[in-house]
Amino acid sequence: ETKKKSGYEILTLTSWLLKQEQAGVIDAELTIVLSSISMACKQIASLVQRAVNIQGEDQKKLDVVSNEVFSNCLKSSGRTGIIASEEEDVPVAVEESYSGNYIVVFDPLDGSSNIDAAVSTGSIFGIYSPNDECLAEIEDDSTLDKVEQRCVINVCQPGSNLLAAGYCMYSSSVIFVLTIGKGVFSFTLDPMYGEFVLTQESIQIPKSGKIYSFNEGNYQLWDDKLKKYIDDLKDPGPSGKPYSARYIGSLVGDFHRTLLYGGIYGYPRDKKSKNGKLRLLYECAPMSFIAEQAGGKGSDGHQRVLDIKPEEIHQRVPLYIGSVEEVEKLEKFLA
Ligand code: AHM
Ligand code: MG
Repeated sequence: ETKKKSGYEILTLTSWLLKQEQAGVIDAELTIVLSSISMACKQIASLVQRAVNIQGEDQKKLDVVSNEVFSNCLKSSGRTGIIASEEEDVPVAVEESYSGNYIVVFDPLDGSSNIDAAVSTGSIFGIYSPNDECLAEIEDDSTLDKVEQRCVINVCQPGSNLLAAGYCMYSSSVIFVLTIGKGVFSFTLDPMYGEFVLTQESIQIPKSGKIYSFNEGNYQLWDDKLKKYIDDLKDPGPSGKPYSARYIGSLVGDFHRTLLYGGIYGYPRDKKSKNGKLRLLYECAPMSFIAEQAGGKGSDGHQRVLDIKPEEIHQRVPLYIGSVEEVEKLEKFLA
């Protein structure tokens, strides 16, 4: 299928999306939603790169601005019915919707505590089709009106319903990673063209990898089984070599490295955070979909993340994600 490309032949995200549409993998509406997301990411990339904290100046926080950029791009696409952001209390019904009515969940700027030190950050998103039958057992919350309740019900779908998911990493280069359920593709922003250009096709996470990525500062708060697992990685006995530790503190950056080099990323539950820190809808489910599409695995330690049906929109779950063999090894320790 992939013809040999000449040195000058580039494939932009836009033309790649059109090809997918022509091949019937995605419809015209989803194509528009995805290209509006890529527009939002370009804008956020430019904002992040210009982020200087000029003394005394009262600036809006970049995560707040990024949320506005993301929401506005999605709304003006006219193809989204409901959008749900990590930054908002409740999902929003889009009145401007023209057709399509896709549901988009997103974290507009994850890892934003890294911004002032110019360390990697990213945007994460997932796309569902509208599904009125997906009735989440939400408590009858009188603070929500009918429209808001309908939105919550539509948004609370298990990750296994995801049609597409991706992230954009703002780092030494800006990288857009996408799956539409047929493998994982990565595009790099070419600053000359101002376009995302296809740089990697059908990415596969290595089956195993000797890198672990956990915030080990929480070690004393973890349960004993997890402590044993981490101890084993560091001291596998005379038979093996210890694992390397890498932790940026930015899910997109840590995940991206895991995708390319293999290994495991984890954000466990602990004595203080009973369900860990990361959000199922905006972080864990989209990343798990990408991991599976790349031949890897996303688990909460006991079950597949994509099988978990959210009971509330900001629900948190423990996340262990990366190389199949590494995630399965961890699951054995936790069993
Ligand atoms: P945020 O949504 O407030 O940015 O938090 C999410 C981030 C992830 O990117 C990262 O993996 C994690 O928090 C790091 O948390 P910690 O500093 O507790 O290790
Ligand atoms: Mg986040």
